[in-house]
Amino acid sequence: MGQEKDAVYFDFVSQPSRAVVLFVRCASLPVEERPVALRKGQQRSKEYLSMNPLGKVPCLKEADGFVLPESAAILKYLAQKHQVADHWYPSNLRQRARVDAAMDWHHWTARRGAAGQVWNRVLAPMSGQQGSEAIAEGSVGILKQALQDLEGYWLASTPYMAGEDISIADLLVVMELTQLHMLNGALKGPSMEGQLQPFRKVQKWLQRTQDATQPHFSAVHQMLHKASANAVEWKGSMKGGVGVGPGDQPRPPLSCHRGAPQCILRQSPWPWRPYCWLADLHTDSEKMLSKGMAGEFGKPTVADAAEAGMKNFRHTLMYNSMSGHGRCTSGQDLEGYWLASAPFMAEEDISIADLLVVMELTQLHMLDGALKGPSMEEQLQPFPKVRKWMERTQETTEPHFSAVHQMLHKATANAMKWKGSMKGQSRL
Ligand SMILES: N[C@@H](CCC(=O)N[C@@H](CS)C(=O)NCC(=O)O)C(=O)O
Repeated sequence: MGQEKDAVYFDFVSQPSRAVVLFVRCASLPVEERPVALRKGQQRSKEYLSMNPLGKVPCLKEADGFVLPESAAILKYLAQKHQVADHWYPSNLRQRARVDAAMDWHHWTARRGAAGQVWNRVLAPMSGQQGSEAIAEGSVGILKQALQDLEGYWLASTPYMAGEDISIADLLVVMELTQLHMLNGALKGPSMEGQLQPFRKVQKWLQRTQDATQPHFSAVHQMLHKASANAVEWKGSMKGGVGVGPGDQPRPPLSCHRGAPQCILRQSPWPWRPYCWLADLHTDSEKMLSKGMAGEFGKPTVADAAEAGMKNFRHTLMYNSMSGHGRCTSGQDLEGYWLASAPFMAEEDISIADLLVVMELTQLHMLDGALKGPSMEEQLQPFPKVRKWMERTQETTEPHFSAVHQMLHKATANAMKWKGSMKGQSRL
């Protein structure tokens, strides 16, 4: 991984990676492209983790060692650093804020709705894992709402999400929709076309964004189209096979049909197999992160880019824990990366990123009212840095911290009362 040039690490099967590479190409940025094969678990290799302990793509590494994870942060940082054409990330404060808003909106709406379907209905069953039909179905609803928001709000009166011209927000969001091509390989559920059909403005915007970024748009989608063709082939091979409902048998991955030995590691030999979570590699990386190795690595130092990344991280935290797929390593990421060597997430002093992320953890107080599952204390117990950071953030922001949490504590007390009233009854 030795390098002298600025480089972006990516995999074309990753939506946020495609957005970053598309931007690099459209804006002709002097940034090298370095593929990381998720199918081979390269994001879990020692070498990659030593650069980006979060183990995700995309990731930017500059020649002087500065490392920045998180697609939204990378896009904003590159746009600012290279002074690209203003429309990508406008210098006008309000126009820029609208791009920021669209990028924040993306993760928890379009991304969650689309990826929840693609993972549970195509990628999980293809790689021999049990997809959750409940999550897939829920994701259809989430995507429908996202498409309604796109149609009726973001694109209501402008050709692009943040105004008259294309911005980095369009690149980020459009990639979540193009991944729906993978649904061609789904054994059930609505197709990409079926889901987009009621949304004329979204369809036109997709086409417009594609046209405005050619030939790069097609180039960065080549791998996805191959993957989609593979999924269709797999679907054909499964004809008459079982579904993905909770009571159904998990389908063997195609690798097993082909007698490939890798299937015992839940690794298919497919050239596109995204989201490869080999149990052994996963455990290794968790061990490394919990040993606090992250402290040695280049950490974002450009405050606003890092903060933008953290906002996205917050969504990742929710997304991973609630979409039912992906590694649920948010606690480890906080402990071993964001807080590895600094008292606050974006270095020495408190920033808006701390405020945003800490709130996701304080909501865990509500678990006092849960009839099952681990408590807040149990979940935070393995993460001393996270616990200290929460205290530090609270102390730094008192008396306002307590004031804004009053309602939450009341709600928690209510939840506990409810729990008491449920004693002896089965879980709702
Ligand atoms: N919030 C991150 C999400 C990055 C992400 O989830 N990347 C996925 C591919 S789409 C990944 O690298 N997965 C590999 C893994 O979890 O092992 C961003 O926007 O950059």
